[in-house]
Amino acid sequence: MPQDILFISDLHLSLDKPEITRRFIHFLENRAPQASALYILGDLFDAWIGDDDFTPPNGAIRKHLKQLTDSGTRVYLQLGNRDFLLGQRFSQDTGVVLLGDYTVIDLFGTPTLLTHGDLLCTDDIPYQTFRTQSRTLEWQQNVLSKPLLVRLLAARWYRLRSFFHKRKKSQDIMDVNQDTVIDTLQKYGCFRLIHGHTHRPAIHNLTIDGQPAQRFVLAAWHKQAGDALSWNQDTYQREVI
Ligand SMILES: [Mn+2]
Repeated sequence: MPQDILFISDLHLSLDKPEITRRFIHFLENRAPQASALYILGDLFDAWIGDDDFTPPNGAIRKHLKQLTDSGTRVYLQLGNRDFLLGQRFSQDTGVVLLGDYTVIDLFGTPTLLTHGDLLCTDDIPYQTFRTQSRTLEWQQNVLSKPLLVRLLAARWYRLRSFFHKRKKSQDIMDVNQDTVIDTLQKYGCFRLIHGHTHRPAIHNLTIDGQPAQRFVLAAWHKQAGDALSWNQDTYQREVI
């Protein structure tokens, strides 16, 4: 079987949703080993409060990712808006390679831009302000220096608050800004973009500098059954997990 490349995002793994953890472990054991590479484009975890947190399901996920990378499938991970505190220790424990917010890969001969997707939602100004602030070393050191129990409680509170907050925001500002998409593709010299975050799986056709371009939006696992985008030399397809 020719080896393919898989893309997934927005699993939002958490203790509250054990069926998604089970499905992901099944995917890591049965589907992912057939691929040469697996790209996880952010929000693998619904919350990440530091690499020293081994509360379930983090330990099991680490173990299965490590088994996969040991078996020869390369695994790459971008950080999402929920798990951006994930760091080098997690990477060392699992063999997973952390990627930058924007990464261009050569996908069977076509330069392809990968990103979580939150940076493209430029209409949500309060979020972008928080994002900038929370990516500073000072902010992160301040959070990570708190005792684990304090961080666990704060994460619970933050998730609850974000749940109510999100319901008030309009659907439009939660989606990507089209101008930002085009500017970003032009900046990176790509005509293909793969991202997640918006939980609106689709394949959008657009035109950049008179050339056709495509934007692939990955599905969230907590809404749908969970799916992966797979590519090989000839074609791509969505696979239900
Ligand atoms: Mn997200």
